Amino acid sequence: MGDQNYTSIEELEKLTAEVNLELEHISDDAQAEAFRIKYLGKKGLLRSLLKSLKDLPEDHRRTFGARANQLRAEVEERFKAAPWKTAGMEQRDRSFDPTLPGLPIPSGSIHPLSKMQQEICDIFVSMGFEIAEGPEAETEYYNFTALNFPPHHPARDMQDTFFISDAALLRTHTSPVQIRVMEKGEPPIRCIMPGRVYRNEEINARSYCLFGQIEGLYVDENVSMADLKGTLLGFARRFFDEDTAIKIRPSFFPFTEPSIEIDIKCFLCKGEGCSVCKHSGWLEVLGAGMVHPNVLAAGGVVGDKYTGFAFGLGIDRLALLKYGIDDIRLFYENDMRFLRQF
Ligand code: FA5
Repeated sequence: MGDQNYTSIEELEKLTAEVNLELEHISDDAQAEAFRIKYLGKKGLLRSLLKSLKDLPEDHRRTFGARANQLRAEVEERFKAAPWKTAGMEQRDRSFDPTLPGLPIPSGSIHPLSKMQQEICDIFVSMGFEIAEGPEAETEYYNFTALNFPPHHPARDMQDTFFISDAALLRTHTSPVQIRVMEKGEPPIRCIMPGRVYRNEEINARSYCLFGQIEGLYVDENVSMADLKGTLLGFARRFFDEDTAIKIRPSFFPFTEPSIEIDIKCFLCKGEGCSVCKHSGWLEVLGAGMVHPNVLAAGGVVGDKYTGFAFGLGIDRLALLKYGIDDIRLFYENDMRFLRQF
């Protein structure tokens, strides 16, 4: 082939077909090198084609030259793509059967308490509440003093505290975020404040030393106990179902006056009595009330113009009820057999 003299376009087209066929049949690096020397090397056929241009008549030279150049560029391009390597891979990969079922990749899931928090927040957000957050390590001022717990008053023992130092502690409830929110904003304020709280108390099926709460605060003109009741009933009906029985009882918190607590009929035992509800048939899920004027003042809301309601609900207790679980400790033990169910 090296000795042949190519002068017509037809001959060039024939050569193109031959070169392409040869390129397709390369199956290893040694054959590729031989191909490169034969066609693309310094003395290769495709280069010598151009050398012979000078011997061609003027008008033919241009078309022949252009086609010869094009052929060389195309072959170089195809050669660079090393099709024999890809072909080899395809051969090796025949052992792979794409129709076999894939290997399962274990995926994580959202912790049931996070899910519960999200679900509760979504309901309040749909009622027009905004979300705010505060620190878990708090000062005594925000956790107690600003919330109208008098100094040395036994009310401070209502929630046994983990102290970090004399003035710093792990917050025992989310109520301190009420003060932080009021300090920052002006009424109307309509916020929910989810987060973790810590209490140094006895651990049992319904109480743990850390748990989640969601605080609610609504401060505006003419906010009344009826608004509080309507909001909480609206929430309970959406969270449980329309038939869920709710009990409102008077209670005491230093930061609300009057104060109430809401119990929900234990749906594990349907009110018959079990270890989860301490055989009372009811589960206490939240505390609430009208914000005490001293608390409004501590948050910078002064004068008679504004009133407000606040509530604090326990996320874990609601999760026990909703998922029908009989021991709060399961949420914190990280037993994969338990968590995988969610
Ligand atoms: C409070 O913490 C008040 N800050 C709530 C409040 C806010 C009242 C605003 C008025 C206005 P209490 O200590 O009752 O209240 O706790 C609220 C809820 O947290 C309880 O109803 C219960 O659902 C949950 N809870 C309390 N202790 C535990 C515990 N040890 N383990 C799990 N959940 C708990």
